[in-house]
Amino acid sequence: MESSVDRIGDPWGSRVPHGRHEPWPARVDTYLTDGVRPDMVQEWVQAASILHSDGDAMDIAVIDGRMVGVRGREIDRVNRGRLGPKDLFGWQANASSDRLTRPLVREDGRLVETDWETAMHRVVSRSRELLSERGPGSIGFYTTGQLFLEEYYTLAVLARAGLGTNHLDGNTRLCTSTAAEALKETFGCDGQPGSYDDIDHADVIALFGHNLAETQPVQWMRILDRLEGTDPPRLLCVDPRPTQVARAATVHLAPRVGTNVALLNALLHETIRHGRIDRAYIQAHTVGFEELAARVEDCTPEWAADICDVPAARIAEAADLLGTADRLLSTVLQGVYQSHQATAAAVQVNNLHLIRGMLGKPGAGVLQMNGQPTAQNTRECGANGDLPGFRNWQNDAHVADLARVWNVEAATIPHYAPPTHAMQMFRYAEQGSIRMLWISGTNPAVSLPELARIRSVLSQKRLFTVVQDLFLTETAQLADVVLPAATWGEKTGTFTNADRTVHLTDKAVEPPGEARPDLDIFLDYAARMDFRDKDGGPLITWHDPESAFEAWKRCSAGRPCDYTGLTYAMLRGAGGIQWPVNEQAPEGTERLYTDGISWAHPDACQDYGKDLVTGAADSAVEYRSLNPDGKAMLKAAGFLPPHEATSREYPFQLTTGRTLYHFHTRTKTGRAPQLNAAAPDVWVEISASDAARLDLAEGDLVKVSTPRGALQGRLRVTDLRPGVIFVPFHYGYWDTPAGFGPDAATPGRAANETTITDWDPASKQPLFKTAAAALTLVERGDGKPSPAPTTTASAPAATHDVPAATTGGRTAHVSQTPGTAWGREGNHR
Ligand SMILES: Nc1nc2c(c(=O)[nH]1)N[C@H]1C(S)=C(S)[C@@H](COP(=O)(O)OP(=O)(O)OC[C@H]3O[C@@H](n4cnc5c(=O)[nH]c(N)nc54)[C@H](O)[C@@H]3O)O[C@H]1N2
Ligand SMILES: Nc1nc2c(c(=O)[nH]1)N[C@H]1C(S)=C(S)[C@@H](COP(=O)(O)OP(=O)(O)OC[C@H]3O[C@@H](n4cnc5c(=O)[nH]c(N)nc54)[C@H](O)[C@@H]3O)O[C@H]1N2
Ligand SMILES: [Mo]
Repeated sequence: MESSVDRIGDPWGSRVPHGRHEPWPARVDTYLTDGVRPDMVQEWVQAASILHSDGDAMDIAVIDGRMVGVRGREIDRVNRGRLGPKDLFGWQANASSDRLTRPLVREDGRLVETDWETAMHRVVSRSRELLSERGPGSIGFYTTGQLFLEEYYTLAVLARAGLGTNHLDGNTRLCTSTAAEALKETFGCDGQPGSYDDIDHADVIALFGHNLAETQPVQWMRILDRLEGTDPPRLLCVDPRPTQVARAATVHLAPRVGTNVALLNALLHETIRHGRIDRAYIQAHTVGFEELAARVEDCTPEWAADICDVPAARIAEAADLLGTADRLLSTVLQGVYQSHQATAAAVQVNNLHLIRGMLGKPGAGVLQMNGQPTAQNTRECGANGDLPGFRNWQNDAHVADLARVWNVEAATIPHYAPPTHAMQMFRYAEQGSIRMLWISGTNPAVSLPELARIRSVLSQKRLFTVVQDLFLTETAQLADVVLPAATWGEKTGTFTNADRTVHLTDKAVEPPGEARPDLDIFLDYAARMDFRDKDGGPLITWHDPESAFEAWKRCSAGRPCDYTGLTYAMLRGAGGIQWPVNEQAPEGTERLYTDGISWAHPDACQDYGKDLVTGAADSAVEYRSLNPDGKAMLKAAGFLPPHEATSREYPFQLTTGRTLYHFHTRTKTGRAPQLNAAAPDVWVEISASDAARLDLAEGDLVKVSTPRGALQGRLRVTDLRPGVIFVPFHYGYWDTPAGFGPDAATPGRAANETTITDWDPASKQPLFKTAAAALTLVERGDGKPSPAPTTTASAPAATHDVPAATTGGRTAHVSQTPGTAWGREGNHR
């Protein structure tokens, strides 16, 4: 039956009970702007969401060249018609009146409008100057996890083979570099082992530092539907906050922030002690079991209880859940990845699955999650710190193969050192060896740690900064050239979600003004720079999204992320398809490692691995002796305390993260009225016991400070772990009087004013989740509630009065209809 639901007040919508091992029934969510009825829509254009890593498939409704709404695609394997709040309302930002419509250049200190010719001429002439005066190492690119595959591939070719710079990375460094690193450390290669369909089959689902309910709400709907169906799964949640996941969990552990390795080592200890391991699997497919067993031998629940500050009995219960599962699905995200032992902890989750033989079967899988919608493509196309196609920079045969694909000399492709990671690039810019930084699709003046430092790096005179964005962001305001980009809905391309599902997303409407697709901008730059291959032909031979896709297919051939069997035609009108897609797997590949480990052989692997404590890269010789036959590697790690300990001066553990209604620095969700109204300003969360101890109440204006800086926000008292402060990181300055940073009228409100310049040694992912901070009262709230939502992990503590519940009202009503095409036979593609 059709229903209409306020999807701000009820973010996950109504339930369709979902039995174990059955296909997930469809539910089609449609949102059309006020006054528009379905029969008025002139065209539905195929797309998929880019506001998280699931790739929820949707159609964009168009009337007279304008977007007027969206509808979920019920034939798609990922979402079966469902959409989350950001999917439903976020697209409205496209039509925002403050979109950039013309390029800007800095004149006498001010950004002024100009034409493309002038703007590109500045970029090209500065590139040429730097190339001849300082060489390719003076130019860096900092891109994103939000463009399309075709764009990343083009950027990777022009940077690595055109300019020959090693300085190309994505904000994926802040996001999923640990996912990639953990997969490389264990399996020798990136590539998600599991599948979202594992949710349909698992009997235990464990979420480590992952607030799935808010950050991938459609997959949470799938779990909620299973919880109401026959043979529901049991959930384990490891998170210091009372997330919706925690509330639904059979076992919830709320460990001290930054202690994941201790906890995981205790879980491994218990698993081994009880003999809940698959010896045949370990023998056939892994190396390193003895070392792992020895490492965790003393890691009893009692030992971990001290470090993590959770009862030993609870840890034992969690171990029982994991150990008795017959199909275990685990997911890992930022509570693990943005921590000082990120890779070490993420790898222990892989280890748990390997020793239990829980891999490559329906319901038994690991999801080392991505966060951003297209982060997988940043990684596979080599627009991050890897070579394209998961090639190994230390393996000369891989570099030679890439040189063959590009028809350049191998020496042209920098491979003298690992590709530079983003944190290092900002350091180089700070020190002056990088003199031009081209930033596309990311807003580092809000999202990188220690913002005062980032603002000072970006505003240096000697650094030429190019920013390619939709809006005049905090970062764009510091640029020398601003290039107006077209975005999702205004350009065509493909991208790949966290479970390797590739979607095509088509252009529905024209971009505003002179804004251009990122692909066109990169191609324009490459043409103006006149990059050549070794025979004097053009280095870049493609000219539009589909020809770029075809070029990428040639680069991916024979690699794990093989796209050779995929075409735009196969994706158009159909659902998403999981890579690899090739002759052996023409319909795509649901799970990796169904017949053992395939890409860890020394000749094939993407990486020879790193020391998890120091981050030092292993050599080919070391790898070959550790893993001559290319098995999965069980890498053990001892617990180390967080780098920044609490003290008298900074007694709280500070952790930062997300809320359901906003995406990152809010450039899109802050311009979608329903979403913005649900969480309009920053807030600060502490526990009820801390609030009582400090005599603080809901709505009090408080200041959070660390040695790096401070922010102010109104207090929300929740059931989170005592001793912890949580601050959402979404709130920058673009919609405040200051515009780009704090000032007298707007004291700090960005979480990253306070965070530390520090990273995981192996993945180089910054530590947004572990710092020490002080909390002080600025002003009494006098009964005024904080702007935090009540529907999420930020819900008021059980013991506290509930401020007005978060609702969306009439303009947030969404129609939900049962699906038709989704039958019992399963995925229609
Ligand atoms: N609504 C929404 N959805 C999003 C995004 C968004 O901005 N908004 N962004 C997308 C992107 S790019 C990403 S990367 C993902 C991120 O998705 P998530 O990782 O799910 O989101 P976070 O809120 O960053 O962190 C998850 C949880 O980690 C917990 N945590 C903090 N410290 C620790 C710790 O020491 N140990 C453990 N076990 N847990 C800890 C926090 O309490 C928090 O609930 O979300 C994606 N989806
Ligand atoms: N304290 C703290 N900081 C964090 C995190 C945290 O948990 N805590 N999480 C980190 C993580 S996981 C992430 S992913 C980052 C995200 O950090 P950012 O990437 O900086 O955040 P966004 O707001 O998504 O920025 C994307 C920018 O790209 C623009 N854009 C959107 N679409 C397009 C397009 O098609 N073309 C172009 N050219 N531009 C486009 C948007 O307008 C926006 O300015 O933040 C990181 N920072
Ligand atoms: Mo992310």
